[in-house]
Amino acid sequence: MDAVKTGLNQPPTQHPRLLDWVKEVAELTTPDRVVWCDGSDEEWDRLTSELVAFGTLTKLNEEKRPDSFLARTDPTDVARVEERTFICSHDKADAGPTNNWMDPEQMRGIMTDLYRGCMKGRTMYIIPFCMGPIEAENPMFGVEITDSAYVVASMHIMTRMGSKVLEAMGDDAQFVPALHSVGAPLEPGQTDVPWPSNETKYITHFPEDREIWSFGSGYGGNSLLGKKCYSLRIGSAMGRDNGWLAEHMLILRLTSPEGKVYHITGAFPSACGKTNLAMLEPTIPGWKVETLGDDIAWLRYGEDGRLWAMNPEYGLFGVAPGTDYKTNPNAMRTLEKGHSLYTNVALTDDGDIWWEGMGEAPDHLIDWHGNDWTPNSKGPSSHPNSRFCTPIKQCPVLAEQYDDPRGVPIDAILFGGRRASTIPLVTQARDWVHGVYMGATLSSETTAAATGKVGVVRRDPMAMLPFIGYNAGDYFNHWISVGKAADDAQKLPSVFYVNWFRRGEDGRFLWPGFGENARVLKWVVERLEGRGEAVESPIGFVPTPGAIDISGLDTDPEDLAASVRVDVEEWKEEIPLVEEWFAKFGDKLPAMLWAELDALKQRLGMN
Ligand code: SAT
Ligand code: MN
Repeated sequence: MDAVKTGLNQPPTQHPRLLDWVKEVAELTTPDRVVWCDGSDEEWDRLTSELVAFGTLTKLNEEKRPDSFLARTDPTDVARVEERTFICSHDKADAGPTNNWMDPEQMRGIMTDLYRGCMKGRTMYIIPFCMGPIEAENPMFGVEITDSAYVVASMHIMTRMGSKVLEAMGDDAQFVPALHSVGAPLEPGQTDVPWPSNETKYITHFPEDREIWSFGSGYGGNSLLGKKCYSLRIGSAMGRDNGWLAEHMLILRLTSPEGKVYHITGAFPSACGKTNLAMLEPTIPGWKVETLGDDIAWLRYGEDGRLWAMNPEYGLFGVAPGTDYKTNPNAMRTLEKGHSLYTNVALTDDGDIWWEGMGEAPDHLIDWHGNDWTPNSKGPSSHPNSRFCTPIKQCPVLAEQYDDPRGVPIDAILFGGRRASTIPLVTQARDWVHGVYMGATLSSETTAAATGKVGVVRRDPMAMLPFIGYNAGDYFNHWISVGKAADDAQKLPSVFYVNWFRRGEDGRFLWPGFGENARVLKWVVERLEGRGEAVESPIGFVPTPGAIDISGLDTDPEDLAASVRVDVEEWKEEIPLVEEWFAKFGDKLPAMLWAELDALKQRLGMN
C-alpha cells in the first residue's frame, strides 16, 4: 500500500479534478502501486526492460532493430472488438443504428462492478497526454489510467505525453478521462501471464461526459485510448457540437513538378492502404509526397475560410503484413530507425522481425503464437492484423508542417474502399453534397482489423462506421452543414472516390496500386487546376481513357479502361443496397442525400 500512498500523496500536479478522479479510480481498482508517467526516455527504458524480463516483450537484434521490441498477445486479443464497443449517450437515438448502445447509468453499474479490485497485484499508471501539439490554442488533453505497461510504452510512441503535458494542464485544464484495465487482477502468489486480458470486454464511450471506459483487452485500438476512442469517437461528438470534423483520414502534402503544393486527405477503412498512400513514393518523375498523418485528421476552418486538417497523433500504428521496400519503402525506413514496438509479427533466428509480404520467407521463424514456423507450416507466421508502432518523427518524408497546431489547408478529400467490382479507380464528385453522398454510401470488403468475417461487403460511411461517436444520420447532416458554413463554396476541398482494388473477370487487380497511385493523384491535381480530362458519367466525373498518365507503366490499356469504366448495370444493382442503407436512419437521414440518390437513379435511367 505504500507505493499506492506515494503515488496518491505526492502527485506531480495540483489539478483538483484530476486528483479526485485518480483517487476514486485507485479506491475502486485497488492497485498495488500508483505511478505517474513522465514520458522520459528513462521511463521507456525501465518499462521495456521490465516487460522483457517478464516475457511480454522480446528485445530485437540491437544492430538491426535498435531499441525495438516484439509483443505477442493472447490469441483471442488481436483486433478491435466492434460488437463490444458502445456509445452510451443518454438518449438511445443519439447513438443511432450503427452503434451498440446501453443506458449510461446501467453501463456504469456493470463496468464499476468489473473494475472493482481489477488492478489488484498490478501497477496503476497515470498517463497525461495531448492529442495534437501541446502549443495549440486549445490543447486537447486526455489522461489515461491503465494497468498495462505495454499500453504506457505504446502511448510513449503514439501521443505527446508525460510531465510536459501535466505542466501545460496546470490546475484547471479540461481533459478527457480515459480508464483502461486489462481486467486481470492477481491474487497474492498467483503467477501472471505475459498478455493478461479478460474474456469479458467493453470499449465504452460516454459522449456527453467526454469520458472513455475500456475493460478486458490490451490490443491497440481497444487500449490506446487516445486513438480511436478519443480522437474519433469522442472527437466526432466534440466536432458535432463545435463545428469541426474528426475523421479517419490520412493527410499528405503533394508537390507537383512545377513546385505547386497541394494537401490531400484520404478516408479508407482500416487495413486498406492509408499508411501506404500517406508515405507514397511517386513513380512519376518530379512529383513529391510528404507525410502528415496516416490514420486520423481533425478538420476545422482556418481564418482564410478554408478547411484545415491536423493529425492529432504522434506515431504510426500500421498493419505489418504486406509492408515492405516495394509497397511502402518509407515505412520500412521509419522502422529501421528503431524505437518501435511490434505486435504479433514473426521473429527471425537472428532477432529481427518478418511478416508475410516481406520478400521470401526465411527457412525458420518463431510465429506470432511463439511456435516454430517454416514455409511448410499451416497458416501465416504473422497475424493478418499484426502491427508496427513507430514514432512519426522518424518518417524520412515527414512534412515540416507536422507540428503546426493549425495543420494544413486541404485541397482534396479522397474516400476509398476495397471493392472488387462496380467502383471505378477514381471518380470526382460534382460538389460538396455529392461528395457527402459518396462518403455516406462508401462500401468496402471487411478486413482483419476487426474481429469477424473478412471479405464481406459492408457500408462504411466515410470509413468511419466503427468510429462515429453519435447517430450516423446526424453525422451526415453535420458534414452537409460544415459545407454550408463555408464563406465561399469554391474554397471547399473537392471530393473524390477511389478504389485501388477493382478486379478483372479472372480476379486479377486491374490497377497496380502502391507507388503508381501517384498517377491518380496527378489526375486529381489536374482536375483541381481545371485541366484533367473527364467525362461526366451518372456517378460523377471519371477520367477519359487517356487522362491518367500511364507513361512507363506496363499496365494493359484495356485494364486501365476497365478500371475506370462505369458499368450502369452494376450501378443499378447497387441502388437497392443504398436504399436499404439509407432507410436505416429514418428521418435522421438528410433529405439532401435522398435527393442525391433520386438524381442518381434518374441518371441511371431507373425512374
Ligand atoms: O486497431 S486500431 O484501431 O488501432 C487500427 C485500425 O483498425 O485502424
Ligand atoms: Mn485506422
